Amino acid sequence: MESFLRGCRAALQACIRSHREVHVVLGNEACDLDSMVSALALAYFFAKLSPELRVAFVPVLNIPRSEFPLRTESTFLLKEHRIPESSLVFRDEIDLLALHQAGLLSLTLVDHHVLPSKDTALEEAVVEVIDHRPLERERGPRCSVTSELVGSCATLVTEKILQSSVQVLDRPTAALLHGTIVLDCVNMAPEAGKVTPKDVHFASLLESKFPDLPPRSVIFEALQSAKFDVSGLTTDQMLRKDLKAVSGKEVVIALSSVYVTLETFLHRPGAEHDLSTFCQRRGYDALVVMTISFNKRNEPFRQLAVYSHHGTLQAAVCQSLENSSNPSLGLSPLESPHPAIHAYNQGNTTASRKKILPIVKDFLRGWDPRGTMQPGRKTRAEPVESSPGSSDSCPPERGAAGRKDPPKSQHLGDDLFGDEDTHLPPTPMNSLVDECPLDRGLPKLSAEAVFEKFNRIAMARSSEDTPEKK
Ligand SMILES: [Mn+2]
Repeated sequence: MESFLRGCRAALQACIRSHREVHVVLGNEACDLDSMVSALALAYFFAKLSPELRVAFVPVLNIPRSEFPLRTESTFLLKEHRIPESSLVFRDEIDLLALHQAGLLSLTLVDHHVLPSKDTALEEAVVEVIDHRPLERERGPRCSVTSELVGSCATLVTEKILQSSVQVLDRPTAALLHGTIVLDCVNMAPEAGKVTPKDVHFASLLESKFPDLPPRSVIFEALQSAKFDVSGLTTDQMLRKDLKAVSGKEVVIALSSVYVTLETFLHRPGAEHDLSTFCQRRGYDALVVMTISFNKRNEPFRQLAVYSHHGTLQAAVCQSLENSSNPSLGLSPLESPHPAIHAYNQGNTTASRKKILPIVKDFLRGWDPRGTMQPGRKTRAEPVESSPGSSDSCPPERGAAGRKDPPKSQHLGDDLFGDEDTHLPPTPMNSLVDECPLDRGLPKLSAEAVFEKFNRIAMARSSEDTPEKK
């Protein structure tokens, strides 16, 4: 795998120079672990199947390279298997349209099957689709389609590779596929509602072929904590990882979920300057930082910070959050190391961003830049942005199983249970991309929601199972 990836770029250049076919394997725009690994493994498999150098098989990660550090579970798994990031090809490093216009492009889509609108020109180049969501689009006879509702697209890629008469699977590839299946299927826990018998079958098959693969629970916990490990990120990257912005008539307010305590966050060197730069660069008039962390008893702990360089706007945002009664956030002021940042402990730990977003939207509807509030005025406040691969494109969980009988004693957020946004889909809609036609009306689970769900499962398990821990 590693030498294949190292050779990709050169093979691509050689093909372009000599006007030969380039076969790109492209994951979705969320570029989650499933999309990345499915693209890498499938391109590697294709290359092994056709050893002659006529065609270059190139896995392409469907984000700009600069976004990749935010995919902390992906960077972690690559590092584990000593695959250098420099050997990967990102979307901003290859001109697919130019290749297509030159008649050189064949495209295989993995972990999605409908190109976003800005890529519709590439449709004619699609020769194969492997996806694990219900098919929304008919393909012509020229296109080979594999579509099966399993927990992870990596399961379908594993199946394809293992069913081939040519045995090409090496250990790094097997480990990437195995880790991805285990993560997507929430450690193969049926109560999470993602795993299917096929996922279990192929995870087991990989384990029997490579007996030294780490145990599922070990790789799951490692990947899960890597996903929320923001310690290696810059403040800017932390804020971008799980970001949503809403715009009113005059102002734009960003809400960012951050997975450390507010104290840790605000004491990062240059925090205030970084917040200011973040807002200025991205055109945000105010920023609400929502932190979620867990205490020693595994209970969620939420805090809020409000930043704006417009003092009146900041005060007004604070006031609307403090005064909110639907729901009440239970805010108590917290001493902030920066005068320009207002900080709070949030007593209401169930009020996730899904609950706070409407408060901010309501505020925007009534906000008049001249300083007078006109509540209820009908200007539209709409989401204008969300970070790819995090909030909106995180894997939504599967329907009934995820919703069934949440433990009532645990006062976690309700992102997954009973919120209007969580009419959970009947199928494993993993790694939704923004422009997927299925996106409309389907739940959009934030990384925060997945985090909370994971903790809920972990807590339910630890209360059922033997309590001792390693
Ligand atoms: Mn997927």
